[in-house]
Amino acid sequence: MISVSRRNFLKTAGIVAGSALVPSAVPQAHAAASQTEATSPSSGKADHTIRIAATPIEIAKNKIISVTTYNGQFPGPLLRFKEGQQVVVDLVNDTDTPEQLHWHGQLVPVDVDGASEEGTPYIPAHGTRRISFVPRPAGHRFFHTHNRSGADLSAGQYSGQVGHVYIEPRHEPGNYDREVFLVLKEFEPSFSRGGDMPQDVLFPATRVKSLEQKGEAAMKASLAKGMPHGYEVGYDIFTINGRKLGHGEPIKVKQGERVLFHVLNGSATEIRSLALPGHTFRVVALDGNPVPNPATVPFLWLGTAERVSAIVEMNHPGAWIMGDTSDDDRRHGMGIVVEYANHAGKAQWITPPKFRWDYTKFAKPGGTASAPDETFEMTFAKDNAAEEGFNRWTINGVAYPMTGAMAPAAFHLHEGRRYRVHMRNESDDLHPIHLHRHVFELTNIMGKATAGVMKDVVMLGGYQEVAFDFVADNPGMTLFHCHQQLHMDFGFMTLFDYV
Ligand SMILES: [Cu+2]
Repeated sequence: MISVSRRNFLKTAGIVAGSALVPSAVPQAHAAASQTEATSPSSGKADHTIRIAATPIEIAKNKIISVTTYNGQFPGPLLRFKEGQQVVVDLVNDTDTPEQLHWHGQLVPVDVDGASEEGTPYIPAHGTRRISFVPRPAGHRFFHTHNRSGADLSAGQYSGQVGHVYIEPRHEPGNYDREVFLVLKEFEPSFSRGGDMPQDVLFPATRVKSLEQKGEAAMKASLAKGMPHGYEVGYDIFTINGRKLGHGEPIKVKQGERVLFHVLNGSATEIRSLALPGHTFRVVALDGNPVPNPATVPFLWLGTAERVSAIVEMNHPGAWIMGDTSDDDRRHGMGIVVEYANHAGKAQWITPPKFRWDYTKFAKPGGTASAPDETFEMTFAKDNAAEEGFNRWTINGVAYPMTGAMAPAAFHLHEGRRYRVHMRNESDDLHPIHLHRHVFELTNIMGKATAGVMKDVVMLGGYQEVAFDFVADNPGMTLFHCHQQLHMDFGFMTLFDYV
């Protein structure tokens, strides 16, 4: 595929999708149209239509809020694709604002990806865009807006624009009885000074001394000048699948059932946890990618935009609250009831023991990643309250332009080469770091080498360092950013290009 141009690749993909090798599903008109113009087949009906509009949603009994959603619902429609089988999607924007719809975790071209920084065209206000692409790779992906919010807490990921994508693999590993999709999401955001981000998320709990000294010195100097702490965002309402705890349908299970949960953190800014009292989670995939070493954990931690697929064996009959381990957030709605047959009644919560998330638990035991062809060093820093009261974020001293316009790429890739990104966090905040249009392999967590865990978002702890590797196998502008909306909007982005 290396020598094939993108246009030719899309042609080939279109032919495969329409050929007799793949039964039914893709109407000939789409495949034919895609051979002439990959991203705007002009005739025929789309496989899916996603309508972006402000709509009322009921998140609790007698509690209706108005947010921008996909198809008038929250979460948006679950889109099931087949790996490698082309789809045509109409994106309809009924709002007054041009929109970007990002296919998170998919290896799609720039004109489909949904990021203006890369050059994806906007879906015009009160307009439509037809796109077509070949879904890949298999697994749990999702789609969400890629608009920036800045100080507008109704825009971007603060809205209700989140939906699951499940790309069915050619061979489904079927050792479970059924699937349940969950999205964790807060509503009614407001600004505050200083946040309450959980501090006990990641393993190991250690810090890199030199990073801590620099970060603490910068913060001290800023506060000494009389600066307040930069703005953070808090929420009034917490939901799972768009309903506050106790206000939605319970998940009804039978004893002995093996339920595969696909959990998505759809938050704009928050780290989330998820526990089910009396049960454990066997993690089989991270960000939709099967892990080399499925392992059992007492509960889950997910950074913004992370996904975990985990099997729970229903072997503890009762009515339980599956919820966030933060008492405050759970009491404000971050939970859902799991109810065994013949065990209706008041759902119970039991506080789990402390547990830190260790990505290396799911790695190849004793595995070593291939050596990279080149390593990029990145240091992330915070200028406290420097941007009209918001923290300004920099990568190697540079903040991405606040306008969100396309900027020159800071890092350059050669197709086919393997790159390592060594990230050092000079701030005390946790950052869920995301790379567009590529899948990366975790290769080092706080000095410990690791291999085999494939992801598209990784949590980088305060004053910590992490490395991931990726192969440059999808030419075009590629956005790299922190997925925390307040961070990405205020500088925490950069671009890779192919040279
Ligand atoms: Cu961040």
